[in-house]
Amino acid sequence: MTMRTNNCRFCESDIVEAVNFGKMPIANAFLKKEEIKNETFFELATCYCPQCFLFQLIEQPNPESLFHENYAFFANTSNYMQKHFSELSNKLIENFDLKKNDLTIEIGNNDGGMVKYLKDKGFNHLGIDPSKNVSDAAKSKGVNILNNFFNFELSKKIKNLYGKAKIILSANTLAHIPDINSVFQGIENLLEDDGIYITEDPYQVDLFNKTSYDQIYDEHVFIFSLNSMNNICKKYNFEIFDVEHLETAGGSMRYYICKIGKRKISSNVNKYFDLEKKINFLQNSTYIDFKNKCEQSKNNFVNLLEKLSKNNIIASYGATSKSTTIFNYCQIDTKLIKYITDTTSTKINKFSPGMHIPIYDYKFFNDNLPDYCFLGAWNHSDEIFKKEKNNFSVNGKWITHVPEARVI
Ligand code: DWN
Repeated sequence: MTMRTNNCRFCESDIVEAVNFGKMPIANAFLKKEEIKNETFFELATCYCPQCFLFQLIEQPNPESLFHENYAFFANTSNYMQKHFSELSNKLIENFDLKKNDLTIEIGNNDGGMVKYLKDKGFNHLGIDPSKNVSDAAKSKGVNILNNFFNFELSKKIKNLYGKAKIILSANTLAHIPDINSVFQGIENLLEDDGIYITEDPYQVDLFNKTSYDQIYDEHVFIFSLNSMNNICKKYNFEIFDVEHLETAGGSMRYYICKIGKRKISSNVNKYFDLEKKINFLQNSTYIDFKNKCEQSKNNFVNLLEKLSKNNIIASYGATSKSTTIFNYCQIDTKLIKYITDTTSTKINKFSPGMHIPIYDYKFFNDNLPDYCFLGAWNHSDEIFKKEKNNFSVNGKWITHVPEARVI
């Protein structure tokens, strides 16, 4: 089941279609052989709202088909992301004078998230995630968990059980929830008067500048800009008092949000409004240009792989959601990429969605080093290069598709 819309999911205005990537499987539905015949597809097409700027998907599979008891992605697989969340927990304690009894809620904390680090330091916290297996993993680390979808209804129950929150965080989560109005109603309901909501998600400016179209897949129903986030906040009497550009997820923005008038607005906010004026997210030509760049990226990438695969074995590093978009949009199968390697047990010995490239564990990769390796997890390239310094990098060559297809 999918949900299609002809109107903006936030403000209900008529939308304008942007890039269409065609038929797409569920990005994180890595398949056992016997599951291939029942695989489901939807149309991965994007649009923008000329009223509120929100860049979004036209069609999205039901959230229950994306987030469930067998969710494939465990955030813990990246050391970099662990460091990122540990540092964020310290920042919240230091910069916002967080006290041990203050409640911090993380929406979509996966297998631990930032609240895991607050828990380690003895702080009051609550993690919420709809996928049971990752929630169980967080619970096994001692994190207080509610295994559910966050929305306004759930916020009422949370308020009754735990009271209001001083800080609410969502990292790579807000972009995943189609009923954004219900999320903001829930946050409005749960946040203390002087509380803050922090959200970090892939940033539309990076998506367009890097042509990193692989950030577009079923889970990412929205890709935010400062402009669209600001319009959402205004409706709920919130304002963005600071922003921080991050390298995570291939280029993200962290938005610091409070009730209007509660905090001094940082000059960073205007800096990014100025930057976004130059891009003009309300001009149709911006989206036509992005569409052309996606097509060019696809052609260049396929040409490069076809040339290299004549005499070489090419593998892919990281069975990511992002590479589901790339491989299906570019129609890349085992003729070009022989296998994918990944360290996550929920993905190993399965097949990639749509193009059915086999996924092998790291030992297989180590024992069968390819000639070339595509960085499916290009957002983790620093961590991967460090790990492979004395291994794959000695004999093989890396391939990337961002910002353009090339051998590194
Ligand atoms: O928003 C989302 C982001 C944050 O995470 C979700 N919608 C789903 C997921 O997206 P993704 O699958 O594109 O995420 P990553 O973090 O790029 O996935 C990295 C993959 O690579 C994981 O499966 C783990 C794997 N990996 C590996 O095999 N060896 C990663 C590293 C760093 C490694 O050394």
